[in-house]
Amino acid sequence: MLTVFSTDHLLRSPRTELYGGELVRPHESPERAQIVLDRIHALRLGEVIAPARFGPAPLLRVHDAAYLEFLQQAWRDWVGAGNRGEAIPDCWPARRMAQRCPNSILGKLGYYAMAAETSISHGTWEAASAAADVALTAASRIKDGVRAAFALCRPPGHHAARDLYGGYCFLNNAAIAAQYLRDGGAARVAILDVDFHHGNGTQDIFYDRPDVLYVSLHGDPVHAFPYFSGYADEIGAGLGNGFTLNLPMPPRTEFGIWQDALRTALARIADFRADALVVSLGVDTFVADPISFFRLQSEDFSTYGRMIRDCGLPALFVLEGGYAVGEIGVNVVNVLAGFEEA
Ligand code: B3N
Ligand code: ZN
Repeated sequence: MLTVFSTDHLLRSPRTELYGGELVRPHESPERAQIVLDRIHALRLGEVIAPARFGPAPLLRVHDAAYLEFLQQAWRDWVGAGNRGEAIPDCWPARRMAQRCPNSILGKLGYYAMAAETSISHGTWEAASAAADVALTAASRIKDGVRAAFALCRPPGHHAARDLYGGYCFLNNAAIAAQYLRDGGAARVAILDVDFHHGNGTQDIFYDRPDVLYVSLHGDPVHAFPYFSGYADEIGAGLGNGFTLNLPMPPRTEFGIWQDALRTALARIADFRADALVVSLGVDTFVADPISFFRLQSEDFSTYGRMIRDCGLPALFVLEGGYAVGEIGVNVVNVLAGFEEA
């Protein structure tokens, strides 16, 4: 399988994450991508190429112009305001408050952030835009007729909405790729999100549309981040009614139950008659993941790679989460190799 990878992911290397009331070393770290890349080379999964540059146009198909401007400027504005640490919001437009973007950088952070764990640091925009180029380059190969490609994106994307960042995400790589495939002639694109966390951003971007199906298997938001999105009764709106499918599962879910949910997801995708599949591939469903609560074993990732293969669609895999760094390479490549098995 072709992999697209950019060393520019290294530009995203924050020192802090708000976690358990402390500022800790971030779970979403540069070593994650290197370990996945090492495993791809070790197993000779296929060619690894650098991304092309696509510029702002495909980003603007999914994100607000003012939001992109904010992301580009945020670190400079934060430092320019005299702050010494990394940029973290501390005030949000909560219920019954004005939903308007202030001038102050601290106000802007609150306006555009969905959560506080994700510090903005030097190089964040450059790494995020390179990750979008990685996804777009892989999508362009699918558009040209390749059966499968892997976008080794970092930072991840599925929590980022049209004008929101958080959950370690800034630009929604999977959504940008799906929209690119639509603009390139695919009539219907399905997004299968197998990350442990609900992809609130992807859901939100396509919520009122019947041309992009969003299906997600994830930790029940009653117990898990992002808490305010991903409930089973969120099914889409307007013309998009019925084109969102959420399959939340409880703490300690084992592979048997998870696999049944994947069968349900794949049946819905088959029914949708998609032209292409985008897989938001997070491996934080792994039993030893430090911030999640499912119980998948490494061999289960191979099994579900084969199940995704059997749906018969061209597939673009986009890396999302997974924080058991010792096993992230094995688990990610097990999915991809499972998909490639004859
Ligand atoms: O969910 C958490 C979180 C989990 C466990 C904690 N413990 C055990 C103290 C503390 C916090 N934090 C929110 C950040 C989660 C971001 C998820 C990113 C992701 O992988 N999305 O797919
Ligand atoms: Zn996740």
